[in-house]
Amino acid sequence: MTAPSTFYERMFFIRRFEETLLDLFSLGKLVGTTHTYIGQEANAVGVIDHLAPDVDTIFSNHRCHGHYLAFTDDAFGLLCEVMGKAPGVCGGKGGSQHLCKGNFYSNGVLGSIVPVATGIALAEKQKRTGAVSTVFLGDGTLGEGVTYESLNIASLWQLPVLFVVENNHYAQSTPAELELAGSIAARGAAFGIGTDELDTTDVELIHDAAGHAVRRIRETGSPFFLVSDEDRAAIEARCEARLAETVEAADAAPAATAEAA
Ligand SMILES: Cc1ncc(C[n+]2csc(CCOP(=O)(O)OP(=O)(O)O)c2C)c(N)n1
Ligand SMILES: [Mg+2]
Repeated sequence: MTAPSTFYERMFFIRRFEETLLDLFSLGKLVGTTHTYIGQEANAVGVIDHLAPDVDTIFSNHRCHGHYLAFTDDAFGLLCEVMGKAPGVCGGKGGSQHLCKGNFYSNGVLGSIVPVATGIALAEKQKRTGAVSTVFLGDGTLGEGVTYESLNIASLWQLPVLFVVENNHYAQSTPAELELAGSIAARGAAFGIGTDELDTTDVELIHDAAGHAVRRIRETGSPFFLVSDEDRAAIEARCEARLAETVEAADAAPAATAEAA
C-alpha cells in the first residue's frame, strides 16, 4: 500500500512542474500551447498507483502531463518535449499533447484515443496478459460519438478497459451546462458497464475507488466506468488567456456594415 505522504509528494511534484511550465510559457520558452492539470492531480495519482508501467497501458488526452508524470516519472523527458528539445520523450516533435513512451500514449484529438484504448484491451484479452487498458477522458469528450462505440464494444466483448471520466465541469472553457446533457454515470450504466461516481479530490478516496475498479477488471475481465468530479483550479492554458484578450478586443470592435461587405 502506497503511503499517503507519497501520494502528496507526487501530487505536489505534478503541481510544481506545471506551475513551472506556465512560467516558462510566459517567458516564451514553450513550443505550442500547454493545458495544465492543476487541481486534478489527486485523480492521476490515485488511479495510476494501481497500474504497472510494464504491464498496463494508459491513454490520455490534451491534458496529459499529470497522467504522464504519475505513470512514468519522466519529468525531464516531458519538459524537453514541451520545450521542443531533442531529448524530449518524442524528440520534441509531439509537444504537450502528443506523448508516447512505453505503455503511455496521449493524443489531443478529443475522443480519438478511446477506441485505441478499447482495441488494446481486446489485444490484451486475446493474449491473456491480465493487463488493464486505462483511458482518461473529459466531460467535454462525451460529445464525441466514437466514445459510445467504444463503450458498446467494450461491454459487448467484455474487454479489460477502465474508462476514467474526469468531470471538471468544463469542456476546456465551455461550462458543462452548455455542452453536456443528462448524467455522465448513466452513460456507462446504459451499456451495462460497472460504474462508480466520485465527488472528491481526496487522493486516498480516489485511490480506494480506483483500486476497487482495477481489481474488478483484473478479476472479471469486464470494463469499468469511473467518473470523477473535480475542479480545475488554474488558468488552464496560457494561450487561452491570450485568446480571451483577443476575443474581448474583437467584441469591442465596431460591427461590419453592409457597405463594407
Ligand atoms: C475532435 C476535437 N474537437 C475539438 C477539439 C478542441 N478542444 C480541445 S479541448 C476541448 C474541450 C475538452 O473538454 P474536456 O474533454 O472536458 O477536457 P478538459 O479540457 O475540460 O479537461 C476541445 C473542444 C479537439 N481537441 N478535438
Ligand atoms: Mg472537462
